[in-house]
Amino acid sequence: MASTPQSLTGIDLAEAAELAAQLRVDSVRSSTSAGSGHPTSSMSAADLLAVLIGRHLRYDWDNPRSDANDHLIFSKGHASPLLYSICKAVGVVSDEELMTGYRRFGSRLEGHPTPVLPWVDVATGSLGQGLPDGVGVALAGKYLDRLPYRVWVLCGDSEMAEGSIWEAIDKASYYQLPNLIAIVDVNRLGQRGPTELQWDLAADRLAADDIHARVIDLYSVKPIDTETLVAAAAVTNGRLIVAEDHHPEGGLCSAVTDALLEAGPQKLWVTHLAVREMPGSGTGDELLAAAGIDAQHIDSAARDLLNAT
Ligand SMILES: Cc1ncc(C[n+]2csc(CCOP(=O)(O)OP(=O)(O)O)c2C)c(N)n1
Repeated sequence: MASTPQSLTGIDLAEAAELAAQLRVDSVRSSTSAGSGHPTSSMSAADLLAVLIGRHLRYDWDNPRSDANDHLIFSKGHASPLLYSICKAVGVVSDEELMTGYRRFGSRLEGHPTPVLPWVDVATGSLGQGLPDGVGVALAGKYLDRLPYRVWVLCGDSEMAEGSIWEAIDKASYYQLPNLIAIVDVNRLGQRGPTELQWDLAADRLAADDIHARVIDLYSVKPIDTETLVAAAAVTNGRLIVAEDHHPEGGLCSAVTDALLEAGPQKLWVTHLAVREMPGSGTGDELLAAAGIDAQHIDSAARDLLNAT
């Protein structure tokens, strides 16, 4: 078996971006060759996984049973093209196997990952399963094996609605598992449409009134894409809304304003929408409305900002 290319450990962010591009290409190539699969779900997580495997994951791909290895679980198992493209990138699966094996009967590159592959701990694909499995592995790491490995679990944002995910989070908190890291790929879409995050819907409503907002998804390999922010702030004359679906503390608002003040307009009008009260219970829409971060609140904040002088 080929060994892990040296270039995939400790890579810099430019190399990670290049690797992510290759993972996207291979995800599309393999699923196109099979005529089925989930290429887009794979592409949205490519940056995250490129940074993870190139900079953080401690893993000897030639020795998957090593006690020292971290664990990588694709809870959104339908993104299997991404996992298999990673296996190609680290040199343990050939391009030929990827292109002729993915989703073919009898092949080990099944539509959803299974432990028939030595780099896969648990079978996933039924959404909501991988994180609970990850909790189990992390419990073993902390209390049974007493080893310092970390457990990285990739989840989808729509998948987060599964009850089993919340039970897993509850147990991870109860048993205090700092060795468990859930990465949520917030690509805004589930199978049939947008998930609970509504910034795009607010922009549509504003556009209907001829108010043209720039929606910036801060998701990228670099934490802050200053160039894009500056370009958008120029169009909106320094008027800006930062909407965050969590407490304001430790969020992105100050990073965004710092980046803008350093590089862009020296005058900004900023509205920071975030969850400021303890959330209660209710539907997703009700909770967003109660926290003041739904489309309606973003819409009114944008209209108020237009009057700011
Ligand atoms: C329990 C379960 N229900 C439904 C499905 C079918 N399904 C496959 S992918 C998907 C959407 C997943 O959306 P998200 O979690 O946001 O991941 P994304 O593909 O957007 O990254 C659904 C509903 C499934 N695999 N498992």
